[in-house]
Amino acid sequence: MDGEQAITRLIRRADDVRKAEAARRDPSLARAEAEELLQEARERVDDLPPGPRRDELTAQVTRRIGDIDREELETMLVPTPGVTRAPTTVEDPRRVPPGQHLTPGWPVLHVGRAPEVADPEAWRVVVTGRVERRLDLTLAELRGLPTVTVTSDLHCVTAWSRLDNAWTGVPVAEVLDRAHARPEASHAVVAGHPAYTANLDLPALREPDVLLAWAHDGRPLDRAHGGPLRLVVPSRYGWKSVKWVTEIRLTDRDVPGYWEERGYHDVADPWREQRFRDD
Ligand SMILES: Nc1nc2c(c(=O)[nH]1)N[C@H]1C(S)=C(S)[C@@H](COP(=O)(O)O)O[C@H]1N2
Ligand SMILES: [Mo]
Repeated sequence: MDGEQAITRLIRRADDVRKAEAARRDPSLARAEAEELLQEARERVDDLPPGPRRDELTAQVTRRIGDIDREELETMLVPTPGVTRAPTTVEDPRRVPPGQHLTPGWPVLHVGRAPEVADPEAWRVVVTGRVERRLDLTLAELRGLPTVTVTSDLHCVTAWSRLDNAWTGVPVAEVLDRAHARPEASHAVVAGHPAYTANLDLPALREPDVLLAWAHDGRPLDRAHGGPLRLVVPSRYGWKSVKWVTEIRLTDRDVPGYWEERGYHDVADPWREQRFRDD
């Protein structure tokens, strides 16, 4: 059987599994089964010669995996207490990047567990690596730096987007100005609790809407969403917005972070759909 036929068969089987889902006792099991078939299809698609047919099959597989991820996430939706916002129903292509859908709530997404924080004001972030001056700042000290509120959108690679988040915090550029990047500093690895990292190039990190944020929509940031302190990088998929941020380490080369090591895209621009490496 030729490669394309095998792929369309895998896709059809995945669709069948999903259709039978309603009758099943455990829909998440059916989703896992379908996702496995689709992952196999994806691997085979990668082996096809480049061209419109491969692009078309890639799109078919990606769309289905996105649907499954979204359904999984819907089972995890956590409303933010006290925050009421008008539900956005229109998917404006100028606001919502390709392949993304608006989420009515605000999913909580992270690997591992949120940290226990006895004294939020004592939360520390260090700026290390290729800097002239190493910084060690508590949240209380960060509040003393120029503070801004910037409204921006959060786009998770699992295909949900949450628009109009009013983040309050200090621009990372303000912090870096105080640490003085050395001439050879080109990138940063940002670390967060418990052992999470994400890499960014320095120009991206210095954009004016990139913040170390402690408040969201006028309220202290929920612990689940990265409180007391998280990074916010609106121009990149959400995995670069490190929650419970502990360190910004400047490097003289690009060092992949947690998800980048696992096949996710180095840059991660949602407008260019840079979800996975080589996309
Ligand atoms: N420390 C830490 N930060 C993290 C993550 C994580 O696993 N650990 N996940 C990232 C991902 S994939 C996304 S989409 C956002 C989600 O933020 P939210 O939980 O506030 O919606 O956090 C990012 N920051
Ligand atoms: Mo994400």
